[in-house]
Amino acid sequence: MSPRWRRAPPGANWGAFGPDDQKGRLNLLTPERIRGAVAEVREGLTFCLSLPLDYPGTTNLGDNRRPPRLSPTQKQGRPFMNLPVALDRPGYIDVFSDDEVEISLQYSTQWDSLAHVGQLFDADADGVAEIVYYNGYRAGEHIVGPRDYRADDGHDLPGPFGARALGIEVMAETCVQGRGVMVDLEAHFGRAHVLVGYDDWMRVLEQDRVVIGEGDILCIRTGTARMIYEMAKNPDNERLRSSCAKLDGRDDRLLEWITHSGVAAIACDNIAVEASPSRPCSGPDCTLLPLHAHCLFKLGVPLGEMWDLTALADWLRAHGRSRFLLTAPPLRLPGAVGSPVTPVATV
Ligand code: UVW
Repeated sequence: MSPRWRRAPPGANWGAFGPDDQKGRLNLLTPERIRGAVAEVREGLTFCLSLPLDYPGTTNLGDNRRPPRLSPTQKQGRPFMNLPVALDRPGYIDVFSDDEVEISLQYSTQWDSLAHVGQLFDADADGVAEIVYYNGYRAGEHIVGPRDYRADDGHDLPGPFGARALGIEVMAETCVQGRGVMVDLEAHFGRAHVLVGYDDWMRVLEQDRVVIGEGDILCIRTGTARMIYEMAKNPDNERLRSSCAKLDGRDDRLLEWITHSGVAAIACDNIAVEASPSRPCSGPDCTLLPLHAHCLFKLGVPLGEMWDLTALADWLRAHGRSRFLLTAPPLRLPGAVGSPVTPVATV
């Protein structure tokens, strides 16, 4: 029980890491587990798991997320790019450049924080559903936006906006370092559009002898990042969403597996980790993205998307390995709900 909620959603672990917890399963990245992760380093080889942040390119995957726009900062009315210091301080030979970026934080390789997906849920048991997030943090009070969609009075609220709890900086402060474990779906399914449920998932783990333990960061290669590169910054949304294996978020047994596996976080090389759109759902409590709801809202498991796992997964497969040291902090940007990330794997 917590001051913020009287009822937790079915299958949620709210309160398991304390009444005010905001880190979710990242609490499982303990010193002992990090020592175990470091012990996976045998070659000293590193892999950059980020796409260039101007990939996938265009706004074809969703017009709310735009590619980064870079520009020089301005100094005393001058563009601060190739700026000779001598213009102001004659005699000096230095030349300075300095820039800024307007960026949709979830455009490319990214983390979703626990503030990314909430739900209409009656957490205070008063008979009326409110918008809540992991561990009962609330819209309006903790996750603050310009509009109160529940009041629907057409009035915008004053800022500042953003996540006052569960924001991406909470994730960054954990450093997000631990043992990564790769599951290579592309090796089993190629580019076939397969919804991977519990049975297929367990078969892949067994055939590849992949063992996933509590506190591991699960990485899933589907082949989508390779396709994104091939599309050369003009991505075909339809083709990306209808190619390659994807987790079937509607498979309750797969969601149960996530619960019991104890994974600290899940990262994938595709757009949404799970199939998006998901299979149709009927009934009173449908979620559009059921794996997002299960991980971000119920369990506190952050999700990584569009990670470039290609070279790492190829190397691991060629060397009969699946484990590595993973270091993947997001930006420590207070209040943001998502973040670009440059994850580093060391084998
Ligand atoms: C949504 O678009 C809601 O989520 P994501 O980018 O995590 O798939």
